[in-house]
Amino acid sequence: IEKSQAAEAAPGSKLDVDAIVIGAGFAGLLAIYKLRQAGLTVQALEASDSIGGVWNWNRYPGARCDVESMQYSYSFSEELQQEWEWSERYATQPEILRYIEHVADRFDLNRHVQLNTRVVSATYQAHENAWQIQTQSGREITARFCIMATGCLSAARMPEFPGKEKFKGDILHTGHWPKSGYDFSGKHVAVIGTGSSGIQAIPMIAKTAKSLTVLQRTATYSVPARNRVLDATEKRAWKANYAQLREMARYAPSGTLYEFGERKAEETPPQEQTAEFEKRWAKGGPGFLRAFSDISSSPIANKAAGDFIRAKIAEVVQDPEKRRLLTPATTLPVGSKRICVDTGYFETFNRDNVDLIDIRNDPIKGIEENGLSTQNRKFDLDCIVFAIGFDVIVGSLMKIGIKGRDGRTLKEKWKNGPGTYLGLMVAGFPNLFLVTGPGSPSVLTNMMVSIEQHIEWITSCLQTMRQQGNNYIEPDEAAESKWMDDANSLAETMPFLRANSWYMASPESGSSPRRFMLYSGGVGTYREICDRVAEKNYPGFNIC
Ligand code: N01
Repeated sequence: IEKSQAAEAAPGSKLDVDAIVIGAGFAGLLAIYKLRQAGLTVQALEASDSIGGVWNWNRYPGARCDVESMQYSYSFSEELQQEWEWSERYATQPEILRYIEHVADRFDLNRHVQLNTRVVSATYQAHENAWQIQTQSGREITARFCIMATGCLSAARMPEFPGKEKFKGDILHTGHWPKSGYDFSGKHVAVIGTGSSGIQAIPMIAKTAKSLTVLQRTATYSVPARNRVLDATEKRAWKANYAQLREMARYAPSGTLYEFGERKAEETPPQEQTAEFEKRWAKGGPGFLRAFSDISSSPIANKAAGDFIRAKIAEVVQDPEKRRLLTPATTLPVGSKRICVDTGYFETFNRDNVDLIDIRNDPIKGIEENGLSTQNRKFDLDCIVFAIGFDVIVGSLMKIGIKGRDGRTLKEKWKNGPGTYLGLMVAGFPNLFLVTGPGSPSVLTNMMVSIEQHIEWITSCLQTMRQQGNNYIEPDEAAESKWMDDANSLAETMPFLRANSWYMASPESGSSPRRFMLYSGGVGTYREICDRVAEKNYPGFNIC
């Protein structure tokens, strides 16, 4: 690290900096800002050649956030939230990236970021009570504290299909898109995967590709975005009440403000149910799932929401076979996987150049020189787009060799599924903080709200430690086990456990038994728990 770029550690310290932050996306940049404000010296290391995290990597056509732009932004600076102008209800990836770059410039954060620096290992040195970070180029940096701002959906899962190397066309991954973009004009294209990324990319690719073959494993619930330009009055109304609205969002279940339906679907006559769903469908966005208060808790209410979406798909998709394949099974609860938000997704399957293949029943056999084969069919292709998702939540942590106290790696510790206390720290890994990690509300929520809550908690914890003359913090094994057991029990009342999704650590991902990885009690409740722990001087942690 150039001395000019790295902030040096406090005088008298043998460490390079007080805190190392790994990753320079939304979380990493906020960590720099807050920790610096708290008087710590800080250095962020970023693998890419630019800042922005997922919003730097996910440049596929149609990439947008499914949280409304007025809510998907930092709240830490009143000036920032007043001066920034979002142009659309749901911001595009380029606009979000421009916002991130603006924030980094405005608050002078770039000088603390070392780009093109992939961290390969982080080792706790007991004799120094410090973390030694090693980068791919062989540099070593030591810091008292290590903040893992590595993202939950940032380790793009690479396809395991055989023959990939023989393919003469182009292979792309939505989560690792080329900066130069990609021209689909006149090309025969396949997209594998129909989650949020696939659902956004498919309508855009279909517009220019000669042909588009969508390979679907599971039909997905999706609601229309009804994206639009934000008008000045609407923005003014938000800005006039930002402080109050942000505070409400901090305590809202998913950190996003919606019109929360107070009635139960179970207690609402069918005609009124339909009218409410229609109203929300016309409005667009994930607020559809907030139509009634019991959609996540009652299988009957959940099925009513699912049936409504199934009926909408039936109205749109003309071809009976495509319609059948695109209709989510009644056994799949709505919300057990993150609901998708689309612009013209189902309509796209009415185009003549778009085909849909059911790879659940006709699985992909492999990739060849000129295309791809399923068990029953062969497709000549110029380009294959993988929209198959990420090694979620723990994936980017697992890519780094993290070795804690007693020389135990995080991979060994988490071989039966991830465990954390409060989603923030791991027993055996002192002074190492996770941001939106397993055991926290994380990807169940508006990530901006969860990121701010975590960074604020971590900063305040480090300030308290400094005031008390402490330099060591580690959670107890018992507190950690109880936290994860409680989080899993909490999820039993939700639809999550009734579906196979990436929310679960499963035997396939090395966890036995199958466990829910997140805290599903809502960001408000979670915030209160974390704040209470801080107020009581950190029970469940060993601080000295
Ligand atoms: O990934 P996914 P994603 N062979 O894992 C299929 C956020 N995000 O990148 O359902 C064939 O959800 C898989 O099938 P199945 C958001 O939190 C947000 O789309 O497992 N198919 C599924 O269809 C989101 O939830 C935004 O049966 C395979 C798809 O690929 C998260 O990122 C935009 C397969 C993967 O879906 C992840 O979304 C984009 C295989 N081997 C992303 N493996 C917005 O804000 C997987 N699939 C809008």
